[in-house]
Amino acid sequence: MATGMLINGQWRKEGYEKDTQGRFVRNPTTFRSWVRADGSSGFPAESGRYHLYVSLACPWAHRTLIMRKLKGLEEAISLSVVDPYMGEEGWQFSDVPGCIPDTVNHARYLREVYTKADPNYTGRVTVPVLWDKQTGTIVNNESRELLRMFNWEFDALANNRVNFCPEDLRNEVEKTIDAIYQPINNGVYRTGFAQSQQAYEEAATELFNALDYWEGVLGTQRYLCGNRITEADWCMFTTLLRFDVVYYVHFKCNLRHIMDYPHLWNYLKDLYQQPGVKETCNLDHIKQHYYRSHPHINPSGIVPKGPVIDFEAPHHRGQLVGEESRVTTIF
Ligand SMILES: N[C@@H](CCC(=O)N[C@@H](CS)C(=O)NCC(=O)O)C(=O)O
Repeated sequence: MATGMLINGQWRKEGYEKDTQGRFVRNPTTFRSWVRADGSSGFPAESGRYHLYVSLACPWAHRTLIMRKLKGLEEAISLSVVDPYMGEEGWQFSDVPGCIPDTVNHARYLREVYTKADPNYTGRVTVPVLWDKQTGTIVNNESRELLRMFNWEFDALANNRVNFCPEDLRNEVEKTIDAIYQPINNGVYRTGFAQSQQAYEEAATELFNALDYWEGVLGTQRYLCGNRITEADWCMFTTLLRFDVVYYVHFKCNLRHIMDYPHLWNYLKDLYQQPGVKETCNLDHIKQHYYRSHPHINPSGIVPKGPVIDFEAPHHRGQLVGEESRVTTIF
């Protein structure tokens, strides 16, 4: 299986983790410090101090890229974009269109950034990564936490003071991000990386049950937590964007397309069409990454031509604008 991980700072060619039943198991990320607006964590929010490493293919990294863009943090937080192909050496930098080399650490492989932060690092080399130029370390590599930091802690540096986690919705946002994580965001991976029929069935069933549930919710309100776009929507968006393009075929998530769900499909277009979002979406990197980087799933590495999808078609979600926040419980 292509790809690898660092063990005590040494690069090893390893497969993905699985349990004894063939279920895909995602390891927790390990750099979990916080940038704080008041500097209390030792990592104060300062313009020009932090650098974000992403892949345009990765749904987790894509969330952080959207937040950086919509908050207007592009001048405050600099950016590198890795090559979409993740081979035996892991993520690497290149001059493929859409990529941005590592102007901070001048790394060829992303794993060098990890070993610079911790020479004995053991774990996967994942994106997104937030790097602190001042102390020369990784602050955090967990997308959900980076979203919150960009939204809250970097707010004073933001050119756009929009708030994707308002106080009155905070619990609802947390609950929703929790509720969609396992069955949907991680669910597509659990389905695609399952190594037994049973593990596949389990993950695929959970995934489509959850999509059915949110289809119902989105029939009565515009966004996951009511009438305002929150962090939870960006967490959902990056998975839905990739669904019909990649997951349906490559990860065998083929009970239904997102386009078969009228509300989810319109919701996806609604989010795609929010100003600034489409510029963060690179379907070419997305397809190149998945179809070429998992030879155990797609041994030929052939990238399909389709599907043809018009994310800019009308979404008709505006008519739900006046809806009040949802009050029902999740699951
Ligand atoms: N929990 C992490 C997951 C990040 C993640 O798994 N990223 C994938 C790309 S989609 C990655 O870099 N994988 C490389 C690997 O596992 O070797 C987050 O949300 O930030």
